[in-house]
Amino acid sequence: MKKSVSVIVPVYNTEEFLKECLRSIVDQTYKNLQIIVVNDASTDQSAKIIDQFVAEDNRIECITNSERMGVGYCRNLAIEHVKGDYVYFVDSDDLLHKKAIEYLLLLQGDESEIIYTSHIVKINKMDEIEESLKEQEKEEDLLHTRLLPDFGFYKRMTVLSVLFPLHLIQSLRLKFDEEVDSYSELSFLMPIYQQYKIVVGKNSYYFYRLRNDPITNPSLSQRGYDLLLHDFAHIYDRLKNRYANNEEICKYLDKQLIRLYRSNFILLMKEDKKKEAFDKLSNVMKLLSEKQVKKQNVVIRGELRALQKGQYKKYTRILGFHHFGRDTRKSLTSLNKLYRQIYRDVFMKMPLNDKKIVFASFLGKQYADSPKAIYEYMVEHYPDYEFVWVFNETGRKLPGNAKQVKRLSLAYYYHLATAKYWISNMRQPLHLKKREGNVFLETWHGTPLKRLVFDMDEVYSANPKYKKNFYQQSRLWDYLIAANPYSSEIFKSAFKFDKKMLEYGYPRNDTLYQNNNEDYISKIKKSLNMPLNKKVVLYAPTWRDDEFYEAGKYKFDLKLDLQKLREKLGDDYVIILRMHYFIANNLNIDGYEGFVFNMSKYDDIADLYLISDILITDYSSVFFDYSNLRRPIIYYAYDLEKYRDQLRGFYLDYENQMPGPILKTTDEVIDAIQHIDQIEEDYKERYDEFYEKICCWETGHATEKIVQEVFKN
Ligand code: C2G
Repeated sequence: MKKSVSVIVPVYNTEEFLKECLRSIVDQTYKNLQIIVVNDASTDQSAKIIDQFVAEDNRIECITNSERMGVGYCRNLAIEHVKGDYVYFVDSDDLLHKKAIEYLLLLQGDESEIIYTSHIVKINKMDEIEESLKEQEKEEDLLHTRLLPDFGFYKRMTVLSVLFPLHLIQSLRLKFDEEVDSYSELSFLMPIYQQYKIVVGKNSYYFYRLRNDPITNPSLSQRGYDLLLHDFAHIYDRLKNRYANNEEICKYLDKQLIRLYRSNFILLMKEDKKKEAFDKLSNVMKLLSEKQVKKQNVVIRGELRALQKGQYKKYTRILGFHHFGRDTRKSLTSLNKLYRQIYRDVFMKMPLNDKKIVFASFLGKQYADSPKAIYEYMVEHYPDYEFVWVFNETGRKLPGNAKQVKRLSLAYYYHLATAKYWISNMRQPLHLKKREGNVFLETWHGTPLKRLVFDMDEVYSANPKYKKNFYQQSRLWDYLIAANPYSSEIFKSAFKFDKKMLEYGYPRNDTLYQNNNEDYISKIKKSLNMPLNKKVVLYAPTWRDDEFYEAGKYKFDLKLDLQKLREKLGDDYVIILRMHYFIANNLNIDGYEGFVFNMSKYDDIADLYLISDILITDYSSVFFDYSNLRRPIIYYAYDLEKYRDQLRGFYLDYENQMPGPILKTTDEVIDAIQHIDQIEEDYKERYDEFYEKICCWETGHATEKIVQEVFKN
């Protein structure tokens, strides 16, 4: 008779992942399964998803809690319903390879063995699963490797990717602790510690998801360190008492405590409530055995002893020394790390200059956007301030007498640490800290069409830390500019921004009202050597998340046929190509001189808006700003389906709300330009509506109002 396996899945609010998880269980090649799902009073759509699976597959049964009881309770409850020979736990945001259970069973020897795979693959992108499997298939012969005894089994403190014989669970009454959310596995595992034969398979078929939104919906392991410490302290205390006479288990628990202290809990001392953290740590360390303390190096030993004795001052002194030593070791490995240490330890202790402002646009790449508008206004009206601009290449010609510093140089850190005001249009580096008195004006750099941060679903293409980092960085912003009511709403949800929203329009758009005149336009055209007798078409597309050379260096493949454009439009028009600031490749326009002008390196796109008669774009926020001019806009969206549906997702209904035609080929673009008057007429109503929604706050005086509000004292 083939062994049967009971798979236990506790579920709490994992609607984004649950389908993939359950699908991977029902699709197991090993069919003799009982699947017990415990819905721990989820408040999202999880129940619906579970019901669909229950209706489809009679091996699934669902138990629903009327109130949230925690993962330990759910697993214990499910065990009472187990009918299989083995129990296998899966978390509802994870995934199994289709042969996960079949392979584990191939390793089975006698019936009392616990079987597990020695590592679990952590994933955040779906394609990583494929890659990982390909790698493993190369090592097919390892599949059947039985390693004895329990190499690494307990160190990882998890019951995932393990087959537990049911009779073992029953005879030893293995139970998860129900009072904590994290580490409840330890009480389940301790009774078998070093008592049972454990078989290890080398390959891994369990995929553990690294969730990318630890802010809105954290996994248990992503909860704050204070909660993790709380739970560990509870379990540690309980188990140390229960196994007081078992030297091996006590040693194991002590080792876990020290390991977690060094990797996680120590970081609590970097947060706000240091004394509180110290007290908690001090309490838990009192049970630590002297033997384990003695084994640590001199610094850690000092810390542990100070904790045990409740000596707060002494502890912080040793910790300071510990961090200093570690930072210095790190500093020696790169110049930037050294600068950062000087920033933290020296510059951050210097006095704050109430009259100093640091400006940055597009990560130091341009002198442009709202920071530029604010700067130029302040040069004129607030001459008693000291101005600093951050650039990647310094030595630019600027109005006023701003100091220019190279981004991430020692001078950059000095000015950031000592300036009261920061004005930037993008996120600041994660390692910058705010000081008491600092004021951060975040201007942002566009009205959003593409979904942003917390409004993005699980982003497989982005860094798994994207949401967490964004959250941390945006906590430092005191003011955020929203150019229109539409952006203001979005920024509240997408950035979880709850401080002061400045609702006066974009400083960067003031020029579109103040300089929209023949004199200014011909002055710019002349300075760019552009003909005055031809109309100008500006092509300004955005970047593609999936087309890059390396992180931050994106490539753009020009899909407009320049040859055709010149043939049909060359007599009356010239074309400006303007790439997004992330695009690293140079467009080749050899042979098109006099017709095509590559202005990708030109600082401020607002001048290009002013001198152009028509804008062609795709999904870039440029069209929101351009609509202030009420001039025609054409959408060349050759990859619309992929961009909208796979890469980003939009806030607006692209097909029905854009104030211009959506086109897929160069021929269509040419035709639209040739009939631009007709297009303006056709889209007039939609354009008016759009203008009302997007430009309603713009008066040409946003800068002035914003500066007055931020610098009112
Ligand atoms: N930009 C530019 N040239 C382009 C594209 C963009 O100068 N070819 C500038 C514009 O000022 C634009 C800003 O960069 O408004 C942002 O560009 P987007 O293409 O909209 O893309 P992204 O940088 O991803 O920002 O809320 C806005 C979003 O964050 C989008």
